[in-house]
Amino acid sequence: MGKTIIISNRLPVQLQISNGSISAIPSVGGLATGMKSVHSGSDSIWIGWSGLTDEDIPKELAPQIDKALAEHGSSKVNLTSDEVDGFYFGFSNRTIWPLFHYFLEYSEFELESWNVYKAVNQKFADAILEKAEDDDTVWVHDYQLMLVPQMVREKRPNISIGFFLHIPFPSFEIFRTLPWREEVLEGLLGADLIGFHTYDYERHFLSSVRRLLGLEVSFNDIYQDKRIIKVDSFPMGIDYKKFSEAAKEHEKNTTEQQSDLQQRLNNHKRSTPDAKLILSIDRLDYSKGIAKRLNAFEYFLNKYPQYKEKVRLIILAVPSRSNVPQYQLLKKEVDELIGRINGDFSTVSWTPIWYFYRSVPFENLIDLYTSSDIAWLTPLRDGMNLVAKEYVATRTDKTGVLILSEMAGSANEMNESLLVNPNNFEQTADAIYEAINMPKEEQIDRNTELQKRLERYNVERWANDFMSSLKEQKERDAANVSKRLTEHRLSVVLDDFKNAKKKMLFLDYDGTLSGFHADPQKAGPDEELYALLDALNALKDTEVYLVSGRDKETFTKWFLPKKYNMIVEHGVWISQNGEDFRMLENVKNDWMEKIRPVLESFVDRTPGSFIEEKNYSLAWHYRKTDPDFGNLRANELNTVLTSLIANDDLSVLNGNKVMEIKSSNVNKGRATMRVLGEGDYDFVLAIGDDWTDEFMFQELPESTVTIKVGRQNTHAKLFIDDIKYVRNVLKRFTD
Ligand code: GDG
Repeated sequence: MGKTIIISNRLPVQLQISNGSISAIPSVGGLATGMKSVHSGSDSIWIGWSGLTDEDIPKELAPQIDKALAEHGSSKVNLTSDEVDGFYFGFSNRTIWPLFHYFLEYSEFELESWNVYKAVNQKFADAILEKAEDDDTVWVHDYQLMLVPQMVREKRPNISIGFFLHIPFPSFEIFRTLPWREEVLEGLLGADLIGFHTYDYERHFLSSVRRLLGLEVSFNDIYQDKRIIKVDSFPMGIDYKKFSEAAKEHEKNTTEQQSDLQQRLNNHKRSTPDAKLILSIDRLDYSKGIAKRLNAFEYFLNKYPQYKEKVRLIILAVPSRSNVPQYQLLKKEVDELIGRINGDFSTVSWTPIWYFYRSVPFENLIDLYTSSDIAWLTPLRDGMNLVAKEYVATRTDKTGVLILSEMAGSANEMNESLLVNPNNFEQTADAIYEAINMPKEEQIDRNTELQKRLERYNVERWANDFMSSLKEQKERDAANVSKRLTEHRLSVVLDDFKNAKKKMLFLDYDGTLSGFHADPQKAGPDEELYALLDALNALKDTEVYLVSGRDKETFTKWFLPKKYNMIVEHGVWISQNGEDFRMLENVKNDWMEKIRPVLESFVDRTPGSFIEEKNYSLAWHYRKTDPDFGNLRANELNTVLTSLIANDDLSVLNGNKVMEIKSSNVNKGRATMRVLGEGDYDFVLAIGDDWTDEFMFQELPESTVTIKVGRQNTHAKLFIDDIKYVRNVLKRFTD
């Protein structure tokens, strides 16, 4: 088994240079803890930026730094301060962060910083490539490194790569505004598994992939050329034990052992025993909605004046990205708001807001969590929000109320909290009122459920789930690859072909010999295809049939002069050796009068879709429609048709972006079997790309070489990755 390479913008260790010597101190963040089980022993390495720029590191200390990092299983990517400016403070934090948190107006689209982002992502990818071998597993973290998966894939096509996004993935309508949206998606698609915190982010991502790259998505699998990429949600948990045990230890502290902060909190509680402490903790970031929260607090004090002097709001705002202008403005806004509210509402014995603008040690974090009656966490948009989970984990007696924003990823799993829309002050003020007055038993009931879930799905479980899903994906890929038409397998097939006496080739047309066009009439054969079919038809002891769902008029025009054998309309008509088409199956078309108006109503309501009318079938094409909408309408049409045709001998074929209604006794399997019955063939090959070809794959004799174009589920024995290769493979039969 290979090693694991974890890669994130920052390393899980902090470097400190003092008096010419270096120390590396492990960070205590959630990610570092969660990855412990993944990042342990000598078979794992963590690559990232150390936090010090090239300019910060004295040259003579560089070897010492590498050594200190290596002791923690870490290896650094060197960045200059210009690179940090363009990549981190620039593209990551001025473009992607605001955009992905729906702050469109804050997103800056600067070509310069995009270029630096690309170059730095390449640096990270190179750092992986330097250390990676084919059987290694790479786990890339977060929005700073979205191009890395593809950059690694390019050089190491077989390596297993996972990517996890810690922030939201926005809806298509937002994401589409990014000038480099396709590049970002393609960068991510280098991974085998892409993880998000919630199903909503997952579906937004899939929708962008479908709409912007036009790739086929089935459930949570993306089909891209030779690869299937899995997308899934893994809600990140916390180190539950660490927080609950810290809280238990905290309870045991004697007064002397208590921190200054804890003693101040105790004094407050003693002086006003019935007053409630409300806690708000976030990085000072506009996505966290701190200013809105302050406004809502003012609204609450005005709506419920009886709580003046009875509540105190503790705001801990942790400094963050203070060289980005929006963060500086936000700091000013928050400072001013707090000043104004405290100025307006304070009394001699009461200041409504206690404000800390700093990061506090872990011990103080526990002081705050355990001393607060209410945690009020209402980000405007937040990938997950771990603070909410940590607060609940520290409630050893299970009391305490969590007021949480619906817009935080954690809201999906924390239904027992009071969920609010942070923009709705009325609702928020009422939630604070409800929290203050919530009976103890109810608090305990709610927290009991929350704690059970948080303890079970902790951060270690999250990391392990992601890794096992990545492993499964790799195994699935390997199983799939076992059916790929490799050079070796092709040579076996070609040998059998050459040794056979009487041979038959059944070739589907659209999606197999010819690519898809929005307008099916434009997907006619090119010169290269004619030359290939001529060569195949000239082969000795070999019969070739084009087997298609197309109408006979189109194929008459394209292929009859060439005298190719053809089966069209899924098997209604046959033409052999240049003779006119004759009916292979006796079918009726009087049902069309009933079905056509139904399809027409769908065309009217589904822009871009259209009807193709054949002699014995009707097809509704939706390739040109919006992909999500098209699928939705197709499902709807399927339901309508199923009840409508219940008593007729008709069936609905769901092809590739087309639904076709035709007689039940007509299909490509039945038709090819009839033709096959006319001779004694000892080599049969059938190749096709969609659902309608599955009839051939299922019904033709077991010995048939059945080949599917693409990787979707199939009854075929072999698959070819892409239409591009079909012609090359067929050419080999003519050598
Ligand atoms: C991103 C996404 C997603 C905070 N202040 C102090 C302190 N903290 C710790 C908390 C918590 C962490 O920082 C904050 O985590 P969040 O999840 O709340 O927020 P982001 O930093 O924005 O993280 C977020 C997360 O990634 C994980 O995927 O949940 O949505 O934005 O662990 O305890 N720790 C200490 N002192 C502080 O003053 N010691």
